[in-house]
Amino acid sequence: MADLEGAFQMSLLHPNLKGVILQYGTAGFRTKAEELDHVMFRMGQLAALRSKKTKSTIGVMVTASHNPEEDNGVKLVDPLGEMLASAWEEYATQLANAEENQLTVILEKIIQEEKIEMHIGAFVVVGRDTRPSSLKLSQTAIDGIISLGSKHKDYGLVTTPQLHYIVCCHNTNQMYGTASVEGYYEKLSKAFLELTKQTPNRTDDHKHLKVDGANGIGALKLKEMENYLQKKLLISLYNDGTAGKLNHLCGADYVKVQQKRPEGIRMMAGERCCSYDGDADRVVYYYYDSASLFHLLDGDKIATLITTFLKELLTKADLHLQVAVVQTAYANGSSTRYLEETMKVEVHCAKTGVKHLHHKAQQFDIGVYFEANGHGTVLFSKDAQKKIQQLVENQNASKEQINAAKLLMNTLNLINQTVGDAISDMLLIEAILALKGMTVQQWDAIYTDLPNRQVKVKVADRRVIDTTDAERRAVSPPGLQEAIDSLVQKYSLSRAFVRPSGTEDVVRVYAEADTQTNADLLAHKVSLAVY
Ligand code: NG1
Ligand code: ZN
Repeated sequence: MADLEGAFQMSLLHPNLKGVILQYGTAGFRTKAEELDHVMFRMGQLAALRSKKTKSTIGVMVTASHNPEEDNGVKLVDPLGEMLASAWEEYATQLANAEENQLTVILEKIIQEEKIEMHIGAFVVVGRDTRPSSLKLSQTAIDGIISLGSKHKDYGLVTTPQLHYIVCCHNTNQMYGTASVEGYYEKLSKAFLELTKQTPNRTDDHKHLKVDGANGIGALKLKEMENYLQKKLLISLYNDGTAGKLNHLCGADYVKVQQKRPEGIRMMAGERCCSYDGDADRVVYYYYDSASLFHLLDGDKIATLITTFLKELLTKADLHLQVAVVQTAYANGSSTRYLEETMKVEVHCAKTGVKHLHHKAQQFDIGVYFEANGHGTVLFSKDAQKKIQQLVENQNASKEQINAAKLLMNTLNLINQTVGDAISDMLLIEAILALKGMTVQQWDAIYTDLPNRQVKVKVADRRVIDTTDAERRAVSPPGLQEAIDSLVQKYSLSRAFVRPSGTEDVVRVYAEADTQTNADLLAHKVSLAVY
């Protein structure tokens, strides 16, 4: 039996007072900040155990992403920067909900089931977003880490993807990069500057980008990063956190769901703008056309742009690597059709939640995954990375091949392969647009989105809805899917589905159809069927 008496004594300083039942979901724990003190302590403990088990550095990120400022949350980051292994999500849930006197019993159970040797050293890195509650909560997580005799390093204010990057660097002998925020800026900016070197004719106009920082950590970190970009990107930053409230009427989630521009940003027709979310792991682009119509370029458009670029480079490099795209049920039908029918790319649909997409994307040489809301990245298999590297060094290859391989190599270095990353994705998009000499309008015109609508429905218990087929069909309650099917039939080019949210106490309804009026109507009728 491990000696957990000291840990128990420390836990008494962070009691589970409210008795709220929480579940470790796709985004870790998320709820009102005042309900999280004991959860943070226990997640610090779990991170220490996970570190002992994996003999690797583990990350604890304190954030509630796009949720309101009053909320907070916590996510654990696994050794290669991935999301926490599923089996441990269950431990997280048990620990977070345990009564005071059961805490030691549950810790003991985890230690035994996982055969954890408690004498093994542990190391946990901690990061937090800019929420007012985050500092105290991250200190509580650190108390939990210390309570099990683990070492830690507090990286302070970082974006979620920066912490994932740092964890990965620690566990790869810094092969992935230097394990610091500066190391992250250096790695990404070097790759970005290499890519844009090949675009000597870019005017200042093309270099200009307006960024909505959602009044969060992304704004803070982009300001720091700007110094590394040598004016190769001219950023006007709005909602930088100096005046507005986090995620309030701004940010990627607001823009995507409301399909309108954020408050606090001045936009002229044709100007390229983008929004981050509250922890800077998502990005969406948008612009106004000359008729003042708002155009959104979401995760699907981003995936399409990146896939087009990669496929072109692979052709030029004469490298035979399989590229696949992973989406979720929320992907616009037009994007799927374009990717499959025009680009002849294999497309897969995964369940909502980054870990599902990430997992699927790992199966290909190059897996591009994006949620429609702008969360995504590109994964290169070890073999693909090796082939690209070999081609860069191959003296028998043609100049065109080597140049394409170098572009692929820099693309690879610019991408944060551990998780979706607003800053990294934004820099990649900017580099691609520059290299292809493309305007945001030309990018938008690759295909036309089907009008769509997303709504939330409050129900007594969202868990009565169960889904299958990557959440595209409801299997319970009985009759619901039949009702949706008969509504969908009444519209053309239509599709609709419902699923319980993993991060909010709501059911989400999604509908698309030939016109916006029809998409709105269909979404409305389906939400009535959910009650
Ligand atoms: P839920 O609340 O389960 O729909 C939301 C997003 C996910 C993902 C998670 C985690 C939508 C429709 N859902 O999940 O894509 O980003 O938050 O942050 O955007
Ligand atoms: Zn986020």
